[in-house]
Amino acid sequence: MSIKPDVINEDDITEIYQVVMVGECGVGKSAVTMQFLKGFFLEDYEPTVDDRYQKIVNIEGTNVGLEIVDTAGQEAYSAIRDKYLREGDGFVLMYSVADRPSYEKIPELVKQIQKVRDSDRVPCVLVGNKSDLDPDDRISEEEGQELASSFKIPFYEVSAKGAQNVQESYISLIKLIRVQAGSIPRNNSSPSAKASRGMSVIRRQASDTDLEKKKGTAIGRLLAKIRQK
Ligand SMILES: Nc1nc2c(ncn2[C@@H]2O[C@H](COP(=O)(O)OP(=O)(O)OP(=O)(O)O)[C@@H](O)[C@H]2O)c(=O)[nH]1
Ligand SMILES: [Mg+2]
Repeated sequence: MSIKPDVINEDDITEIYQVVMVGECGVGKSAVTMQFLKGFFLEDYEPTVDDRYQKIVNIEGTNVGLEIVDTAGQEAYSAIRDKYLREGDGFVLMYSVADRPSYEKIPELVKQIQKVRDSDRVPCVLVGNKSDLDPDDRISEEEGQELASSFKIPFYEVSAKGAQNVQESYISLIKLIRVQAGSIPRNNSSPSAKASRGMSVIRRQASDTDLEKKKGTAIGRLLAKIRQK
């Protein structure tokens, strides 16, 4: 991909989270990511290999560093996919409203996340992209909402093309991640999680377990720096 990622200036941020885009090939993960990061629509389809982007967003008065991992749809069920699922703080689960099989794959994806994380409380948002399209077999908004409700997660119909609900879906996910990070340690039994109870969100985010998982990645290095502050 030709677009250069933004670089996070670690002095500006107090929290960092990694958001992972998942869903079948061609549903629009890269297009939605680009619309969010750069405000333009990616018209051409170029299958993703593994792209990572950084951005600072201000949420509820806090500067939050985001790393967005744009995965390849064709990586489904591979060991590589498992690695993303272990690392992510939150997930955008995407289907295309114009592609029923992509909608029908979502429950498997949720199961896979829950299995890899051994938890059913991983922050996720369900996103039905390409809401500007209206083919005969379009997934209705009600079907999307019903699926999201069955997993008790937020739902948005979005359009990368029309820039509809793109910001809203990321913001709702980040808010979920922040709530979860502040209230329930990811791993109740680990000594670092126990020690971090009652401390700030960022300390918990940068637990030994998290650092180990993110070792070698740009976000891992930033987490380590913030932890030293
Ligand atoms: N009409 C319409 N087309 C879209 C929208 N979002 C993406 N597309 C198109 O759908 C095609 C696939 O989009 P990508 O973002 O590359 O899909 P992807 O999910 O990243 O695909 P992989 O990287 O292969 O997993 C591209 O031609 C996009 O322009 C949308 O909101 N509306
Ligand atoms: Mg892509």
